[in-house]
Amino acid sequence: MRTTPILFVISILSVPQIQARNFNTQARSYSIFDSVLQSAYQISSFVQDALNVVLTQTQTVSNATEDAPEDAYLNITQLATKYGYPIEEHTVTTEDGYIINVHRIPRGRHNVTNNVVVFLMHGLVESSESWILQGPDKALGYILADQGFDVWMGNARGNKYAKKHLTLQPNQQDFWDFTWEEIGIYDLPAMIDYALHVTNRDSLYYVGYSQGTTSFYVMNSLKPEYNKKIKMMFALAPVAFMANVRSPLIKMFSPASESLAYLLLNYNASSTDYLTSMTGKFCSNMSLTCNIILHMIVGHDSKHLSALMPLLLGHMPTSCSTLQLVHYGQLVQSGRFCQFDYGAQMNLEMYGKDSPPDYDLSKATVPNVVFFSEHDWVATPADVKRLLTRLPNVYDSNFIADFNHLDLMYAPVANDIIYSKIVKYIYDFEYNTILGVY
Ligand SMILES: *[C@@H]1O[C@H](CO)[C@@H](O)[C@H](O)[C@H]1NC(C)=O
Ligand SMILES: *[C@@H]1O[C@H](CO)[C@@H](O)[C@H](O)[C@H]1NC(C)=O
Ligand SMILES: *[C@@H]1O[C@H](CO)[C@@H](O)[C@H](O)[C@H]1NC(C)=O
Ligand SMILES: *[C@@H]1O[C@H](CO)[C@@H](O)[C@H](O)[C@H]1NC(C)=O
Ligand SMILES: CC(=O)N[C@H]1CO[C@H](CO)[C@@H](O)[C@@H]1O
Repeated sequence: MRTTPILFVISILSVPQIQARNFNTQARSYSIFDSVLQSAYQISSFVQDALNVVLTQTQTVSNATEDAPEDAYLNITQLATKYGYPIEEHTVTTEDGYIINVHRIPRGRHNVTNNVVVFLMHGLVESSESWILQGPDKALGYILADQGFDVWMGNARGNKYAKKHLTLQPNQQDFWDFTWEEIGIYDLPAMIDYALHVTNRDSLYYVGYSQGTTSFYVMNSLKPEYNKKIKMMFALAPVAFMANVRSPLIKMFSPASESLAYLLLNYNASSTDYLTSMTGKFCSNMSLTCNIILHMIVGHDSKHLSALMPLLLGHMPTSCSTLQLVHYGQLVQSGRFCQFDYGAQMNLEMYGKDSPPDYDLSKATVPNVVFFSEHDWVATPADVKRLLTRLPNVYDSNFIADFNHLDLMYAPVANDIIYSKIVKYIYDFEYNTILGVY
């Protein structure tokens, strides 16, 4: 059992058929042998981290091997319908041709409605489903709908609800030639404009989790005209600066690690479908292993989550582009929040200078309410504090002791600690404008 995560890593390392992102990769002509030597130290420390996680996890998650509940096998429409919520599926096409399904819960169980529109954006390898998995009275999507808010749940290109394109097929490499920057400059604007159009509003509330915050800040800085379409941004575990990331799997994608995974995937677009199907295989009979892997990614304090794990693993990971991981890996190394690093020569062509430009957070003028937590290995407290000093309009920030990265989304107690607060912020902001900045 203890060696399985290592096998998993090796299988990531041996991904076949990856191709170049449309530019010259000559600058990085490593001999694989040299890189193995260079990376020996980092790999061994990665293995150590992994083993530590395995050892600390084996006890606490041992109950997760129980059979997965029915909800693990239901999709978003089936889930919402089962629990008595109306759900609509809408289709949005981005400027660059991706066709994305967006899900809407227009009202909740109590049939009250007001005119507040809330847009929710999931994290890496997740989908719109993430917002309702915990069920009524626990999941943010349902809680907001029961308040009478009009809830829209976006999807990022490449995930299970956004795997179509006007001209490309997911089996073509070009389909996967994007990072979370494209999600920020194409997917979010298309979905937000669509939701505003359908609801006939000028602006909405945005809740982002993890990558759903990264791509939001990209949108704010590269398309600042979208600031005025957002009343308030709720950032759950925001990821922008990453110098202090502790998650071994994310670090593995950092150029600083010089690991084989980075070298093999470097600059090459492909889907993480192999990873998803592999996880599926493992998880059908080995949910303990999956638990361990997830906790290696997100931080190892799992006391809030063990009961929910079989359900979560039925819904994630869904697919993304490997370049999303590589771009995050670059942020870990550089400690900056900046555009994709193509290597000095290509950067000159793309950006007119040899290093990638920073995203200009001073343009992100939307009022931000930030939630971050003590045991988060991805959005670490140190990195979030740095983000807080850069955001020009921090409305409030909330530090949560004892939570890890996933707990903000999935801990049963998140309703008391986070979601009921979001509802209150919206009421204050919406109906008592003296508190607002506009
Ligand atoms: C595992 O399940 C058993 C019985 O259902 C329970 O007594 C025990 O406390 C659980 N352990 C953990 C760590 O949740
Ligand atoms: C969910 O599954 C049902 C039954 O297979 C299908 O009819 C429906 O279109 C699916 N919904 C989504 C959003 O994929
Ligand atoms: C809720 O609203 C719908 C549509 O307006 C209506 O058909 C339904 O009867 C209402 N249900 C309750 C419990 O009021
Ligand atoms: C899981 O294990 C059981 C018994 O060990 C086996 O019958 C079943 O086929 C396995 N399922 C999968 C999906 O491998
Ligand atoms: C770094 C790396 O592995 N680059 C590869 C990307 O894919 C092309 C094939 O299209 C290879 O030639 C590169 O070596």
